[in-house]
Amino acid sequence: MRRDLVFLGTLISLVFLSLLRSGSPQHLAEEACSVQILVPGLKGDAGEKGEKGSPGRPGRVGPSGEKGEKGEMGDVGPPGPNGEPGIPCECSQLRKAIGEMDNQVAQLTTELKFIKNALPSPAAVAGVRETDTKIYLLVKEEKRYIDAQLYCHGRGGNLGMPKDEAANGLLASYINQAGLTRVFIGINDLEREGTFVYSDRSPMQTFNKWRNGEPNNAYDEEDCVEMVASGGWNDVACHITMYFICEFDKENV
Ligand code: GN1
Ligand code: CA
Ligand code: CA
Repeated sequence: MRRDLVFLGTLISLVFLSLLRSGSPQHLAEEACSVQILVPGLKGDAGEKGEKGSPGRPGRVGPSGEKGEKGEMGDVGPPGPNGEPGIPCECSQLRKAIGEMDNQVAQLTTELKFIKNALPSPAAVAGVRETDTKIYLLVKEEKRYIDAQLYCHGRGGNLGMPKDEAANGLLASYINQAGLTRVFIGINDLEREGTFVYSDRSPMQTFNKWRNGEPNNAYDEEDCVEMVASGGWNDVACHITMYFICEFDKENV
């Protein structure tokens, strides 16, 4: 308490003194001697230690660290539990079945060779012709276009559709070797006059073998197509009957 009073006295004196100083130097010289200057008292004893402060606020999140290197591979895990019991082996039965199938394949291969090359059937005396992907069959039964197409469809094929020079040449030589002059092939403009499509409905591409002056839709009734011995095409009436050629995709045989 006493220390506070001394301090207050000193403070007032100093303020007074500074007020005097702000006046003229002469005035200061006259009044300075009359001012009583109070000297600070002795420093008191140290107070008791304060209580511990409350914890500070958490700091800001720091930047993420660099990615660590990949660790080494772990050890091999323990073996899994045993599987369900298997079906009893029927190997001997399977072997027997496979053996029988082998025999059947051999027998069928022989029969097919015979049919292809030698069997004189009323439908295909001249055997068949084939490429890598197709089998062609000349059917020596006179039919109208629609029935010829049904015949081929019924056997999983189509009327012959020569779509390139090679196929066209193969069909032409087939006709010649059979001693024929004309056969129906799978091209028509039944749906739209003048627009010829293959019988699988695919459009004609750039390849064609129209004879000179064909197609002419003669008598306004020619919507089906024949191939003549030269390999040329001619549009003819669909209701006339003639032999025809079927084609089959080997994939589907
Ligand atoms: C044949 O009947 P004709 O000879 O006029 C052919 C036509 C051909 C024509 C070419 C049934 O007609 O398709 O365009 O020759 N008709 C038949 O001259 O073969
Ligand atoms: Ca026509
Ligand atoms: Ca014609």
